[in-house]
Parts: sequence; C-alpha cells; structure tokens
Amino acid sequence: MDNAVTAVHARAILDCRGYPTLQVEVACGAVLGTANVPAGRSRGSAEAVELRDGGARYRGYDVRRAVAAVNDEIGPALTGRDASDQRALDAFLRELDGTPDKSRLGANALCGVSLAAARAAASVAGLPLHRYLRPDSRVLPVPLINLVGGGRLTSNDLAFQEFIMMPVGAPTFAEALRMASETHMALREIVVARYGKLSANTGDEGDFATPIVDVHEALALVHEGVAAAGFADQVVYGLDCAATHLWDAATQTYAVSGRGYTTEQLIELYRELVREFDVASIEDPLHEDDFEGFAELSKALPGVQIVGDDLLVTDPARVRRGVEAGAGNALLWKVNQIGTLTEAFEAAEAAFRGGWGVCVSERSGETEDPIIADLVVALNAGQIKTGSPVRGERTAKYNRLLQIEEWLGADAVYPGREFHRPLPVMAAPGA
Ligand code: 2PG
Ligand code: MG
Repeated sequence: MDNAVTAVHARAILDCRGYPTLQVEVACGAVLGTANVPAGRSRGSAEAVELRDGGARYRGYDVRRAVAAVNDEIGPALTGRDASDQRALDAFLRELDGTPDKSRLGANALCGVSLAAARAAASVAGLPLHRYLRPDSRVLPVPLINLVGGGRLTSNDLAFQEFIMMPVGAPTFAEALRMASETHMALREIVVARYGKLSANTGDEGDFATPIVDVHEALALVHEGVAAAGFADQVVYGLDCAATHLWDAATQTYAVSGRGYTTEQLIELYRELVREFDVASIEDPLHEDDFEGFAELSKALPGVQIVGDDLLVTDPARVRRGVEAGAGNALLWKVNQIGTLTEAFEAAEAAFRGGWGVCVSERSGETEDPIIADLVVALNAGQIKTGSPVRGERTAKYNRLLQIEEWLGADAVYPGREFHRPLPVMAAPGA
C-alpha cells in the first residue's frame, strides 16, 4: 500500500512570536507530508488542550512533552496505517489519546499528525492538498484583513481585538489582496502623521497597534485608510471583539473604551457601529458562554454576519448547539481548536447544514506553513482571516492563495459580497 504510514517524526520549531511549537512529518515510503502547528493567545476556554511543559525552558512554553508524544507513542502506533483514510486515522488518534479534551497527548501533537498525514496522502496522490481533499473545490476566499488591533494581541489600550477591512468589491482574490496591501500602505502614512512614528508599530498579525482607546476612532481610522487608498465603495468592515477577554463575571459587564457596558449596552454599541460604518461581520461580540446573547444580537442586527470563535471553538457539538439556538450565523474555523482535521470538517459541515457561513482562520501565533490556504479552498468556505498582508507567516497564506487562484484559472470563483452565502454541504475528508 503506497499510502501506508512508514514513519512519523516531530520536532520543536519557533512560531512567529518566537514561542516553540511542533513541526510534524508523516512519511509514506519516500513521500513526506509536513505540517506546522499554530498557537492561539486569545483562546476560548473550551478549546482542546495544547500541551506545554511548564518549568523554566522557554518560560514554560516548551513543547518537549508533545514532541515526545508524537515520536514515542503516536508514531509507532500509526505505522502501517492508511494515511489516505483520514477519518479512521483521526478516530485512531482520538482513541489513543483517550481524553475528551485531548489533554493526554496534546491537541498540538494530534493536530500536527492529522495535518501532516493529509499532506502525505495528497502527495502520494500527486495532488495539491485542496484538490486532494475536494476535487471540485474552486471558491477563493474574501480576506478579512485585520488592519488595526487591540486586546490581547497588541500592547495598546484598545478593547476590541481586530478592526477589519473586507474587499468585497474586488473581482478576484488577487485584486482583493492588492486593495489590502495598498490600504495597509496608506494607513501607515495616516497613522504616522496623526499619532507619531512609534505608533506604526504592529501587533501579532501585522495590524497597527495605534494608541487608540475609542472603538469608533479605530473603525474610522480603518475607513480613512481604505478611502485614502481609493476603495471606499468596494469595502465593508468587520470586527473581532474577542469579548470573552473583556467580560467581568463579578460585575456582569464588559470593559470597552474605558467604561463598563452591560450586555444590552454593548448590543446598543454594535447597533451604533453598524449604523455609522458599513460593518458586515462581527466575531465574538459577547463572551464565550453567552449563547442566548449571541441569539439576541443576531436578531437585533439582521444582515450582519455574527461569528462564533471562542463560543464554538470548531467543536461540532458546540456548532450544532449554536445553530439550534440561533446563536450567530457563522463559524470561525481553526483546526487546532479541536485537534483533528476530520472533526474540524464535521464542524464546518454542521455550520453549512444550518445555513451558516464558515470563515477559516489563522491563529495569532502562526508559522510559515500556508496550509489554511488549501483548507479554505477545499471547504469552498469563501472567507479567510489571516491578518494584515505583511509579515512572512501571513503572506505565506496569501501567496499560496494567489498560486491556487492562478492554477484554477477561469474556474476560480471570488464570492465578493456573497461571502456569507450558505455553501454546499461538504463531506469530511476520506468520506
Ligand atoms: C482570534 C485569533 C486569531 P488567537 O481570536 O480570532 O485572529 O486569535 O489565535 O490568539 O486565538
Ligand atoms: Mg477571534
């Protein structure tokens, strides 16, 4: 069998923040599939457990235990298994781990093996990964470009984590990316002129970490950059509020722009921002356990995409609960939140079946691995969030999408303003 796993190996490498993470290789004979594991910082508490060592090395962030889990336990157990049967392989990984949250072997260990196996199987088949996973995939994503940042991913006092432009008026992905790049350039000039040279420092995703406190001012700044670049009528806006990290359970309020907001007041603030700016997508507007609040907000803002990240953590069960409760209308999709490719595809399928959108996402701690570019095309998801169009770990994804778009040629579809249109239900890989 050409697809039989013959060896599995993991090593520690560095992510874009300089923290250790895993690189995993799965070999099927002479063919090698490699994948790097990303890491979040602004995480949901229901995410699968990422194994870190504690102790002194790398200030506790070392991943020697997860590396050993792959090299000493997962690798030998996987040898001889079929890398092209992703479902069976992922089910085996889950059984081997044996815990509901993947805390024994580590979701980082499992995720690296799951993704590297898919890559190995695609290489054996002689296909690019997106084609291997879905032969009919052809939808390029609208990029959700994080231009101004706050929250946990920067060092300023802005509450919401990401202020996003969405180049929905572009005819192709390549043109959307040009618009994003030219806007980033224009915005830098505005930021330097208004807030001073040091203010052009960037956050973890290449977004500007300007010393802004007021969320209106941050959205206005993004809009100003877009307008200065000449794209005002071709762009809509998005937010990732990451509200879990603004929530104070004791006072039942959110800390935004220097004051406390009740849930009702925060919903009113979103209404205001949607009225004032062309906001088309809001991620994690409320904290990670507030399914009812998400449902209320979705009713209050018809036509706006309400995305669950920390709320749903790419967990099929939580996505189904969200769909039933009407708690939003889109899933933020991150494989390492759940740990295996099969479960992540199941989560996307549950979202699609519910008529929801799916936005494929990077983590703030990324590497140069562009795998999510192939995965977003494989899902026909139509949306990707992978930071500003700068820094190698972000441009790796954008550049891979340029390559795929060119390969697809006339078959490529850029969904533009239809980014949230419910798409055909996708079968999980290996189905
Ligand atoms: C988010 C992400 C990525 P992290 O909240 O959506 O933008 O952050 O990877 O730190 O969870
Ligand atoms: Mg988020």
